[in-house]
Amino acid sequence: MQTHFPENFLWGGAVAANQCEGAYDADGKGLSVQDILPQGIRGEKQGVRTDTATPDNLKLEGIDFYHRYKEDIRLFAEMGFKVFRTSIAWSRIFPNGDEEEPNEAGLAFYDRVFDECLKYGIQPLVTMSHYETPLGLAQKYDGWRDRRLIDFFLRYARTIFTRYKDKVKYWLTFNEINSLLHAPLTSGGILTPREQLTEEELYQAMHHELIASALATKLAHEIIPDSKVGCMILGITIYPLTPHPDDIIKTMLHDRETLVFADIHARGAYPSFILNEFREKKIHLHMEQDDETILAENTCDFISFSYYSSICDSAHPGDAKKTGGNLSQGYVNPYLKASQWGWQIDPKGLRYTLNRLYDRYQKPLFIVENGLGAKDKLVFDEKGEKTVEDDYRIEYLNAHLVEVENAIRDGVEIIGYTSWGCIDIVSASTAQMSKRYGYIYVDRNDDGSGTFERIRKKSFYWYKDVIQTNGGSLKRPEEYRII
Ligand code: BGP
Repeated sequence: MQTHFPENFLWGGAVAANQCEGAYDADGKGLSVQDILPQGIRGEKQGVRTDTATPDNLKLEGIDFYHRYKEDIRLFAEMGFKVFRTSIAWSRIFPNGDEEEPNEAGLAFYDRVFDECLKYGIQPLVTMSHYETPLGLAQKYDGWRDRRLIDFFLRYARTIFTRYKDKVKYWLTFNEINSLLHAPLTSGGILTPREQLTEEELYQAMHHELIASALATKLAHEIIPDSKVGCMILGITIYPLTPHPDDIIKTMLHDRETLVFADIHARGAYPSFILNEFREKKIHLHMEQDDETILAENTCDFISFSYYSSICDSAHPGDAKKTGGNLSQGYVNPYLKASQWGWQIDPKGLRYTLNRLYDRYQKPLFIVENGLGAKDKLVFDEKGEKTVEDDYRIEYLNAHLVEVENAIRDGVEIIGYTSWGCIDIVSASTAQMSKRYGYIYVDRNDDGSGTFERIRKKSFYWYKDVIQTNGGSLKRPEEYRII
């Protein structure tokens, strides 16, 4: 079947260190904020956090990727991955976050991981901070509220860029940088509870991350001249619930809560709408003299984002049913189905989002998270082999990839696609294993039981075909191209 994916399209999958590695204190690693959040982001919102690592936290062992990475990367290679997105756990490299010297054992681990990827011709795509702020920085500085974190982050950046300059060419600075407004501990290492923080304090912390991101981009280009550095935003796709002009305006304003962070990364300046909002709300950001120049001169090379679902918004919701998904809050779209966790499934929304981001920024895009979290059931196939008949996941991914292809036909430049949770891992929002995303099942359960055995699902073979045919094997609806 003819395909519109470019020959060099980077097909792959994504994970995050804190959700898969385990080995939470191995070989000198310090605790990160993830080690005190046993119930993930939902737990943070409910005030559930511990003072130190506790056995009920599935992330302490994750899926033991730290010791099993060779087997896992070999499985990714069997599917034909061109790229593998993972993060470097900052506290493996600087255990408390503010040391002068890095932890060699942590650096050596990621050398082994990247070497294993490159052995199979798989490009590493590395997230520098994926909700993994060293706990020491949270406890001593209250995370990104303190501007000194910029220098600690740049010391970390210089260390990993120098160490991996011949192995890693694609970098993302902060995972879903806009999530700091919703989950300041998970995203910004801020221990002060969200309800005790003013908007000004949240945006000040955001500003520190934005400066750090721009300076890290500068550093990457100096140390790794052929590197590409992307920003990474939580893609919240919002539709007006009705064509009422008030709903259009409400949606436009809600949209800007997400777009403002990509605006600053991609255009190098705070847009006028946020500056006006700051003025009206008497939010005064403290900026150093060179901050505006730093942002203007160090914009990102590409825009990456996560996409799972879409929501509606309305100025007059009436009895519209509330919903959400991946930190978004809105109203149910009556035309869409939802996942078992209530996230509304909207493949065409991905085409819409790709077009909107490309029209707005004219920079290459990279979908670095997309997938279906579901309760999978282990069964035996006709040959008596263990498997999961995850046709529902194949349907979700196929539909989204068809819309990625439609966006390419619309003229959008897309570097690649890394489906989220390419192997079952601990979920971010609920810290569950039972919310499975992978092409590979991992025998581990919410109660911590299991053998960690890896088992190929039906979707493993489906994705292998998709990659081998560069999208040619995707099932396309009759009306291949709407309008
Ligand atoms: C995003 C995170 C990922 C991933 C994803 C899915 O916010 O970047 O870490 O977890 O959410 O969410 P969940 O794991 O809660 O289903």
